[in-house]
Amino acid sequence: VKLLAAAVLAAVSVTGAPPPARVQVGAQEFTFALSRTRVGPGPAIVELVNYGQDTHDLRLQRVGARHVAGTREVPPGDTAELPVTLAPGRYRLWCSIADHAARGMTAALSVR
Ligand SMILES: [Cu+2]
Repeated sequence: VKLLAAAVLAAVSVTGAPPPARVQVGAQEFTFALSRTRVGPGPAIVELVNYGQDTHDLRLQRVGARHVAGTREVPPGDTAELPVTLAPGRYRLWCSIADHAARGMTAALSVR
């Protein structure tokens, strides 16, 4: 068991940083459902999964920041991955297509 533990530790140190956190965002007309609403700071992959019947996208912005990250437009049944580096704070998520955000396609993510 000790040898195995040493091997595992060695493997971790060779590969370096832990894998990025993942947040899945399920899109429907007209909601975003997040797999988690809190995640630690650092690299993350935000995955948009379109369960709906319309095309959607995902915009992500830290409250108070200028930069907006986003996916391409994702047709029904498709997914898109958005690699980001998250700083501590509150993030706003929304769909930028037509009036989808006003119809309810918004969400919040806490990074701490
Ligand atoms: Cu949309």
